[in-house]
Amino acid sequence: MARRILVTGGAGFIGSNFVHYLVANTDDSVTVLDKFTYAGNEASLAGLPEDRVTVVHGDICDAELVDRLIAESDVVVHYAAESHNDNSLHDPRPFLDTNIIGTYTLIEAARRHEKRFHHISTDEVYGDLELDDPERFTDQTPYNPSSPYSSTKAGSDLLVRAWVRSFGLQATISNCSNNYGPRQHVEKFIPRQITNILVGDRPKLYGEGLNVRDWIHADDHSSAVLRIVEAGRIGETYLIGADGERNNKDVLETILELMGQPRDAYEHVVDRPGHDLRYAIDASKLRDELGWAPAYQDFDRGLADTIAWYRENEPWWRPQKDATEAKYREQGQ
Ligand code: NAD
Ligand code: TDX
Repeated sequence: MARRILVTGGAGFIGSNFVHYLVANTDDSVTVLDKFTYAGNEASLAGLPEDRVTVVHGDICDAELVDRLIAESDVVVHYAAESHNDNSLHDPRPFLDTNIIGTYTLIEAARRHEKRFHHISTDEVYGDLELDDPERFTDQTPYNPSSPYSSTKAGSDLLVRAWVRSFGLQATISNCSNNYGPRQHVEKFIPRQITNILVGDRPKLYGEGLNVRDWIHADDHSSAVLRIVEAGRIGETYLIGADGERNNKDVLETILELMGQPRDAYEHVVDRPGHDLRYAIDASKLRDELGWAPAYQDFDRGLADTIAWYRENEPWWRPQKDATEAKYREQGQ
């Protein structure tokens, strides 16, 4: 039977990809609740069928609005967050409000109305790994977040876990690695470098660029979340990753090559304070228990598709580009 799914943060990068994924792969109806901060974009939901997708402008901290929308939904999938580490180092307050108080507001309403809740989180809650560490993150890895962003995501995960145990909240949690794909804000690493090249600026690498991220395509994140919503065990945490470890220098050189530039046509800029060295996900629980597998096996091909998307969708990203770069310039990045 078709469900009504409330997607918070559905106008952001991963949330909007999930809404497109739901419309294409299920009969469900979707209500998007989004505050349309600098990171939310109406254009990311353009072209979706109006009889399947309703967009509500509002804040997840607004208890009355949240209560009404959750009462009207069957399932809540919670993506809304302040999501950028660099921003959290300069102005942490919105991260506490949205990531902690916003999540608290949602789980209180989900508990009141006894609704299925899925919480979207990040591998950054586990801190970082040495480059040569043979271990990868699992759901048993102790929490050890480094930044204001990741500590507020860790706090929100712990709230959800406590609400499951103390109040019987019908919730699952997923912690995913770095996503790439269409509709990602130009403040993030991959879109920033692609759009710098498109506007004729040099890409910017933090420090030596030896930091490793474990890349997954946003569509694979969406298929994993849908699988967990449908078959995940209540109270469980599933790590989502696609064995995509690459260091930043390697990713940047690949982007330059795919865009017909010399591989060394970039600048080193000041490093991020407290910069996590390496993330790596062991997704075997999700693969073995729920039978999930990623569709994107070839990172270079996914990257080429992503570059093509930014080439073809300049009106989507152009309005955000100058303000984003002005902010980075102030930070020496
Ligand atoms: P994003 O910044 O692109 O989108 C966030 C969305 O949330 C925006 O549309 C914004 O308007 C909305 N929002 C912010 N505050 C709100 C509030 N108070 N009320 C309602 N809406 C609000 O972020 P993203 O990269 O798409 O990340 C989405 C989620 O996935 C986050 O929870 C993030 O922690 C998690 N995550 C992201 C990654 C990644 O690689 N980007 C990886 C793992 C997990
Ligand atoms: O210009 C840049 N140059 C650069 O070298 C930028 C913007 C980033 N970097 C580096 C920093 C990181 O090592 O690239 C890597 C990726 O940076 P981000 O895109 O800012 O992502 P990260 O900090 O790894 O966090 C992302 O993945 C986990 C998301 O933003 C989070 O929301 C998610 O939880």
